[in-house]
Amino acid sequence: MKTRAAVAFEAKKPLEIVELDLEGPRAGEVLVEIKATGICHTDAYTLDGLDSEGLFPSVLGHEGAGVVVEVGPGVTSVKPGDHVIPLYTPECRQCKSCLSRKTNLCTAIRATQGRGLMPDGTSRFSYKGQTIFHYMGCSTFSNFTVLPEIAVAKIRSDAPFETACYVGCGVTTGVGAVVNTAQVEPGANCIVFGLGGIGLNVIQGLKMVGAGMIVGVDLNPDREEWGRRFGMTHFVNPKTVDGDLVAHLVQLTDGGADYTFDATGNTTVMRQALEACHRGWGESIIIGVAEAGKEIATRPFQLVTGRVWKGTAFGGARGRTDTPKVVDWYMDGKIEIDPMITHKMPLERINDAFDLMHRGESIRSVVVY
Ligand code: NAD
Ligand code: AHE
Ligand code: ZN
Repeated sequence: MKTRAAVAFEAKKPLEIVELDLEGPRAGEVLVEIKATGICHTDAYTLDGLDSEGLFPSVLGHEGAGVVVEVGPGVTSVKPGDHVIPLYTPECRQCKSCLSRKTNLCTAIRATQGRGLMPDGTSRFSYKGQTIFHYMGCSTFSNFTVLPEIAVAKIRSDAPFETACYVGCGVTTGVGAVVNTAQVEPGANCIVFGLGGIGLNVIQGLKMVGAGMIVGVDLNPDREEWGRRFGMTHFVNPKTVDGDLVAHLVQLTDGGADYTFDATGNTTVMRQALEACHRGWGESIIIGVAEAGKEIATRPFQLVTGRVWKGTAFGGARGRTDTPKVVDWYMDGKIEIDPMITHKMPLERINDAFDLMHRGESIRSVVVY
C-alpha cells in the first residue's frame, strides 16, 4: 500500500513529505493507522545527527496513537479496530529482561530495532525502490506503519488520539521516572532540571505522589509559569544565580535534594543534578539523552558519600502493561495532558514543530493526520 510520511532523507535537513510504499504485516506484526503523533526532543536529536544509532533515510517519530488496521499471521493480542500506542520499549513477557522483573528494557527485538529494521531483519518502508529505515521500532511520522505485536499497547477507545499519543513517550517517561524509577515518597524534596515536554511531566508526577519541595531549573524564564502550572514550588534560572548553582540548590533544599531529575540531555547539567543530591541518600535520575560522544563525570567521592546515579528509559514503564494505565490516569483526571500540547499541525507542517522546539516556544507539538 501507499502511505504519506515525513521522511528524514539526511541529517540536519528538513523532513520531506512523500508517498512511501509500505508492505503489509508479516507473522507477528500489525498494520496501524497513526492518527496523531507528538514530536519529542529525541526525534530532533536524531534528525540533527547526534544519535549514535541514527540511520538515514528513515521515518522518525515514536510518540503516536492510532488504530489497528490489519494483523499478520499468529497475532492474538490485538485485532483490527483496536486503539493502540506504538511502543519503542516493547514487552514480550518472555525474554530474560522481561522475566527478571528488574527492568522494563525488553531485549526481544532491541538489536534489529537499533538497525532500523523489523525483527526479521527487513524494512516494510521503501521509496522508489530504495529501503527506508524504521525508527525506534515505531516510525509514527507515517500515516500507516507496521509494528511488532509486542510493540503495541492496547488502550481504551474513548481516549482522544491527539492527547493519548503523548503517553507514547513524554508523559509516561516523566511520570514513570517518579513512580517507577525513583519511587519518590510523599514529602520528598526534589529538583527537576529542564522544564520541557518531559520535565513538566516529572513535575506533575511529583505533585501526584505528594512530593514536598518541587524545584524547577531552566534557562528559559518562560518555563517558570509552566512549572508552577503543574506543581513546581520553586524556580531557579541558572542565569540569575550569583555564584555556584549546585551550592545554591543545596542551600535551597536544606542540604540537598532527596531526588533530582535531568530532563535536559546536557552532561554538565547531569553532573549538577547528581551533586545537588543530599549527602548519604540523594538519588539522581538521568532522563535526558546526550549527544553521541558525550560522557558524564563526577568525583567518585560524590558516590562514596551516598549519592546514587540512576537512569531511566520510558520511565521504567512496561509498555503493554503500564501504558494503558497511564491513559486511564489521564482519562480519570489524575494527570493532565491537554495544556501541554501547545501546538497542533498537519503532517505537511511537521518541520514547524522542530523549529518551535528549538526556539523554546512549544512544550509539545502534535501532528494530527
Ligand atoms: P524539550 O526541548 O521540550 O525540553 C528541554 C528543556 O531543557 C527546555 O525547557 C530547555 O530550556 C531546558 N534546558 C536546556 N538546557 C538547559 C540547561 N543547561 N539548564 C537548564 N535547562 C536547560 O525536550 P524534551 O522533549 O522535554 O526532552 C528532554 C530530554 O529528555 C531530551 O534529551 C530527550 O532526548 C530526553 N528523553 C529521554 C527519554 C527517556 O526515555 N530517557 C524519553 C523522552 C525524552
Ligand atoms: N540511540 C541512542 C540512545 C537513545 C535513547 O537513550 N533512547 C531512550 C528513549 S528516548 C525517547 O525519547 C531509550 O529508551 N533508550 C533505551 C534503548 O534501549 O534505546 C544512543 O545513544 O545510541
Ligand atoms: Zn521521546
